[in-house]
Amino acid sequence: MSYTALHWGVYRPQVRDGRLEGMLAAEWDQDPSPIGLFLPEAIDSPSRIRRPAIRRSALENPGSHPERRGQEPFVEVSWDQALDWVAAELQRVRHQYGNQAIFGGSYGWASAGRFHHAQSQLHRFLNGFGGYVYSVDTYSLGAGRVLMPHIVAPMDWLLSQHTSWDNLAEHCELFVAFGGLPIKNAQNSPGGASDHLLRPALEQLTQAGVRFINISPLRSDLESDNSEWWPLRPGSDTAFMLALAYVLVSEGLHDEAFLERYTVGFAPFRDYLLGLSDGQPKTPDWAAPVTDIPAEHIRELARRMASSRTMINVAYGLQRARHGEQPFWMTVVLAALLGQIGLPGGGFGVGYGCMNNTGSGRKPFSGPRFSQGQNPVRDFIPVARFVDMLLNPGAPFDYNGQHLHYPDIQLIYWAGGNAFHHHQDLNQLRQAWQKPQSIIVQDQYWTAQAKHADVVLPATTALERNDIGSASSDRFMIAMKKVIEPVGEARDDYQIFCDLAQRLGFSEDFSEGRDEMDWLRYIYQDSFARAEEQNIHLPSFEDFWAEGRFEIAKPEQQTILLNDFRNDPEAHPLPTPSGRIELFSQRIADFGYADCPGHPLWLEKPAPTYPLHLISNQPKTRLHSQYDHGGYSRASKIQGREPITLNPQDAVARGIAEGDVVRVYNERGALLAGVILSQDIRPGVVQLATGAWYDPLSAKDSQTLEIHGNPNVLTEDVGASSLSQGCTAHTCYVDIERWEAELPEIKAFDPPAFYREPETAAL
Ligand SMILES: Nc1nc2c(c(=O)[nH]1)N[C@H]1C(S)=C(S)[C@@H](COP(=O)(O)OP(=O)(O)OC[C@H]3O[C@@H](n4cnc5c(=O)[nH]c(N)nc54)[C@H](O)[C@@H]3O)O[C@H]1N2
Ligand SMILES: Nc1nc2c(c(=O)[nH]1)N[C@H]1C(S)=C(S)[C@@H](COP(=O)(O)OP(=O)(O)OC[C@H]3O[C@@H](n4cnc5c(=O)[nH]c(N)nc54)[C@H](O)[C@@H]3O)O[C@H]1N2
Ligand SMILES: [Mo]
Repeated sequence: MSYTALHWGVYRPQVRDGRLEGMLAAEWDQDPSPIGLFLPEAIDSPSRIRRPAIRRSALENPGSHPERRGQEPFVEVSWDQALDWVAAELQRVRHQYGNQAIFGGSYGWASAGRFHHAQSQLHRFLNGFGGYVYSVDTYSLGAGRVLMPHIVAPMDWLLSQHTSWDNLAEHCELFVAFGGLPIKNAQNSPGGASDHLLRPALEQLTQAGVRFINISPLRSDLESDNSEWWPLRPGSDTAFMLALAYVLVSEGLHDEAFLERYTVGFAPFRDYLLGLSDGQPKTPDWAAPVTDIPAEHIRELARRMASSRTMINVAYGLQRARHGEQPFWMTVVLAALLGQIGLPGGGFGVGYGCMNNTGSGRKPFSGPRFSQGQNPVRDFIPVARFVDMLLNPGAPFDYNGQHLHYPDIQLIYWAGGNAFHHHQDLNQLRQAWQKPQSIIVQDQYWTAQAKHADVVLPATTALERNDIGSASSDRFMIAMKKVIEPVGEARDDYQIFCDLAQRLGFSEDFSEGRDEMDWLRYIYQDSFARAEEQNIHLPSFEDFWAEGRFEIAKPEQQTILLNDFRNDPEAHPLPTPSGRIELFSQRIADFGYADCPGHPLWLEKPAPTYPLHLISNQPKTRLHSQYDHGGYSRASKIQGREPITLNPQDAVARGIAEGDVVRVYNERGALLAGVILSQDIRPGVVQLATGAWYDPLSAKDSQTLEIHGNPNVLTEDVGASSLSQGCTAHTCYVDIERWEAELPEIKAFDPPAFYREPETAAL
């Protein structure tokens, strides 16, 4: 049997006469994602990169006319010509500027297989070449990932230990969900989501009588008949949580014994909460105008939380904002005040509903992985500070207690991500993108990032190569067999780097003499010891490969987050400085950051510059920008544009009707989107998912109108705080007007223009 693992599920490719005709969802999947079903038509569509290509001026003279990126035609070249160019340019830049001028941070999700993992491949290659400037953290969890180890434990550990859905169904009474539990988001998990759990879990919990509170600007963020929708003002959750805490403490509903035994720093936090340190008690009456939730409702909810077995969850989305550390920290503080951390059905979650595997109760075994080697270069950036780095070489910046400087980048090598999707303020990115002398991009499709590169190398998709699909806390490990030949002249990322390493003289170090199947066998066997630690007994590689999949048994015991710590905090201390939960962190306080001091607090954000709050959340019909060119995503468009949802109240005030195309704008940019009207969005908030392929009206004008609906021309590129420097896409204000002029034609999915030498007339 042949399966393939995609980030959004396991499927069985249907192939006839060498052509991919369809995809079937895995037979065991309880709630398959439609995203994967639409691969066949996308895989050899006109958006596919078929041959290596070099921007015309760069072909003639590497490093020349960087300002023409995205404007001038490409020349399609042979693989030898492209690889010779890349190898020579890498050597030139290294010779002139050193390895610290090469940026290989290359953020992005790429594909699910663990061997052909583009970023790992690139990192191993650049390490062999003497190193590169790398990036740390993620766009997903910039603020959360930096904060949590200081106050509880590292994010990855927490995510792998979340109290399991089956335990919640038995013990939880009240589930308070900041940012909801959106089924659309749990379609995915990095590396694989082999059995979709959230919809069945919500059904199970609803049947068990769990009451849900959906605190979100969008009703659709939580689908349950037993759910109340509390549409608070986005970005105000910390104030809301402080007011809940105020009620608990002022009414004596907090658990003193828990705080005493398991936490440090309650006293300074309490002084702030009660207004002893700043003169402002954080009462529900104080929070009501900030959050737009009536004070009486906040009081009642706090009392309900104290009298129930309560799970408090916060979606990643809340920390993708200015001061994004605060709602995460307050989630932990609230749960500590309730004293239910480590008990069945209670405590906190920091990402139920964000990825499929969170709450699965399965083993945190992440399976085979490809070793990246050692990076001799020490320079790095927090990932979302990428444009700051390009624009301000040498400038200082703060990060997690360190005072660092931006390196001076002359060459970018990107494989497996799309900055023209994920980065904020794309108009500024376009300017910064002109700074380096050379930009090399490996991708499968002609994304905007590929179109703005100097050299584009076509990579295979998962269906065109052999691989192993495996994700932490997932049900199945998948033997991903090659089912079709590479489209066009596409090559595996591994093969591309092997060929480059050979030109650069470290072929043997890079490949260790292994071909694809040798590597699969090697990394599979290499994971045996880690599997045994989890009590997982893997079959031989041959048996696994023949079977097509391996099911990892689910532990009999339900998972309860921090249960060991609760049972015996001395024997199981947390990896924080105190070994306990830190309501006040001396370490963070000592960093001296005004924008993230020693305990959670409400920090005013800059006043909105425009009347509507833009939520650019994760798309339902694709994964980020991947397969926006596929049928599922394209069917969701309105007059070819990405849909934007607004409340009828905001539409009427602007003379806008369902189905209209609108111009959405602010001080950073403007875009076109197609209107959906809904009462299920809070008035004053508009929602436009990420991932529409960036489509500038003018290739030259860096302030041009974006005509397809990519929200990142509007979002702000500023760090969450000096602590994390995380991305802040969800803090964004816009206005909207009807688009009256003629609609420009969408070009996002077209390949770029190619230059062909005029044929010399035969003599
Ligand atoms: N406004 C706003 N912006 C956001 C967010 C938001 O909420 N709002 N969310 C952020 C988050 S959480 C994230 S994680 C990022 C996601 O940002 P990215 O991970 O950069 O987005 P993807 O579209 O998944 O980009 C993956 C790219 O890799 C390519 N690719 C796939 N497989 C392979 C392969 O095998 N080899 C090679 N060479 N290439 C491959 C795909 O074609 C695609 O172009 O976006 C962030 N940006
Ligand atoms: N279908 C699909 N699923 C995905 C992805 C995808 O691209 N497509 N991407 C995956 C990735 S990489 C990640 S990191 C996760 C991200 O998971 P999240 O970051 O949690 O996802 P978002 O959709 O940005 O946000 C979740 C919800 O939070 C709400 N929200 C936003 N701001 C606020 C606020 O200030 N307060 C409150 N209370 N609510 C707010 C929004 O209504 C939004 O729908 O999703 C993953 N799942
Ligand atoms: Mo993410």
